[in-house]
Amino acid sequence: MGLAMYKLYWAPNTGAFAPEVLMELAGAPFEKVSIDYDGKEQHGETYRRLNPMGQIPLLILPDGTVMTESAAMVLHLVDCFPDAGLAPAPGTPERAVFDRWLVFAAVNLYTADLRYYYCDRYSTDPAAAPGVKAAAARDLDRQFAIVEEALGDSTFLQGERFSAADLYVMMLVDWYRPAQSRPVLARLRERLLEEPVIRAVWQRYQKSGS
Ligand SMILES: N[C@@H](CCC(=O)N[C@@H](CS)C(=O)NCC(=O)O)C(=O)O
Repeated sequence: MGLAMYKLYWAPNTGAFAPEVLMELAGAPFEKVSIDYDGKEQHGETYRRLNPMGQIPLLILPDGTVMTESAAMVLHLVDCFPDAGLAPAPGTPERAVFDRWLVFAAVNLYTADLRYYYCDRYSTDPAAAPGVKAAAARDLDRQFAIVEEALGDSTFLQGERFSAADLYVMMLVDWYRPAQSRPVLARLRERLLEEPVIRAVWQRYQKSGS
């Protein structure tokens, strides 16, 4: 029997970035399975048996449990590796704030980002796509402004203490270039990219990465 490891299904420029960074930071043993995103392997029968949504990332836990949803993976990993200090302790007010921003990013920013980049999927009328995209851009601007306000002068969302919520937000800032014209968000992105572990994973997620 092989060593008990996490198995992360990934492709460049996808939300697999967040769980991969967290596993690196936590020292969790993991292997990766590359999915041919441009070849639409995520929509193939084999992959859809694992994730019926046909989306990346997908995480298989060491015991074989299958997980989808990047924010759920973040929540699971931070709790499995408490010594890595990737989130405040469960049940504390600090953890409530962490949960708030992680979920805010997952349900607002991430989904608006999908509407922006896959605007043709959000109406049965092909002529509506530009309008869907414009509305997504408007929503992203409003939502990033809220995150910017929350960050204020702090280094991270919860003051000077880094958490996985910062990483998740940074991933979304990284994907949406207009967000980087907001100095506070650009600062968060740059600050996290100064961390060698984060930078190394980030490089693997650029299109030419492997
Ligand atoms: N809610 C999901 C969204 C995942 C998602 O949409 N992933 C994109 C890549 S970032 C994807 O796989 N898209 C493939 C497709 O829809 O064709 C999550 O957070 O894991």
